[in-house]
Amino acid sequence: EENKIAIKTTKPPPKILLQPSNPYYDEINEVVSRHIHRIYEKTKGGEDTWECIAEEGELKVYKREIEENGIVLDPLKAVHTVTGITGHEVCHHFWDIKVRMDWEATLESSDVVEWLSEDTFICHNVIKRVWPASQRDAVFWTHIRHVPGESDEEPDVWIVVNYSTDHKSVPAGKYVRVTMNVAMVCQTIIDPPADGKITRDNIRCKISYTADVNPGGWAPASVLRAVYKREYPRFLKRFTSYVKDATAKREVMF
Ligand code: 16C
Repeated sequence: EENKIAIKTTKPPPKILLQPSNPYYDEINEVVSRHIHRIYEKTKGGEDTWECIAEEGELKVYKREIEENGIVLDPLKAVHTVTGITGHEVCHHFWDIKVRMDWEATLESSDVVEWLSEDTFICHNVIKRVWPASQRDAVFWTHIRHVPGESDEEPDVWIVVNYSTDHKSVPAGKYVRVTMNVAMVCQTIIDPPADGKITRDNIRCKISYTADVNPGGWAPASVLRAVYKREYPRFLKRFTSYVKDATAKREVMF
């Protein structure tokens, strides 16, 4: 039949956080802790080998050039501070696949492959093709978590990690498979007003975004670097203003 409709079904999300019995439990905890520790590491003077590729207001995007067998592996990190939104709100919108296509400009599609728990699912992204390279896709678990601050002075942390994995229902082959380790880490800072009534004007979100991406197969380095330089800052601006718009008229989600 010609007009077949693809109906995608996945079991609904279980109403329970990630459990130790889950086969992904150890890996997820390890990867999440590594990202959390990274935000407490203060960079020592002179040793900073990050090159700034974009700066606009509070937004700064850095990279380090690394190539392996001609494949660009440049790690990327960005820091941003945005007023009027919380870390919980930023992470929620980064994690929630129902709104992903509202802010993602580089994807052709994004689908849930399997729910692991209330806070974790595996998904499949098909990335838009960039001429002259082959089209790419990615399969990764995505996990959202709230972590108390390291000390009394440190604000709590909200984090989302997107980390590549394999899944039997989306075998590689149709596209070149990209692998990644991406983290969105947020801390909320509140400057309480004299009257004690906290509004969005008194809230700031400190964001640290890191992306370690392996494009999976050869892609022309100069084109890839040009695409990254354009797309990462664009993503951070577009995504954060999306979250501001989406939350502006809603009650603050702390
Ligand atoms: O973190 C972001 N999004 C998350 C949720 O979807 C998720 C996705 C991460 C994507 C990682 C980048 C994949 C790069 C693939 C390499 C493509 C090779 C092209 C060959 C070029 C010669 O964690 C936000 C991600 C923001 C992405 C910025 C850079 C992506 C470039 C992708 C190229 C598509 C451009 C299409 C232009 C309209």
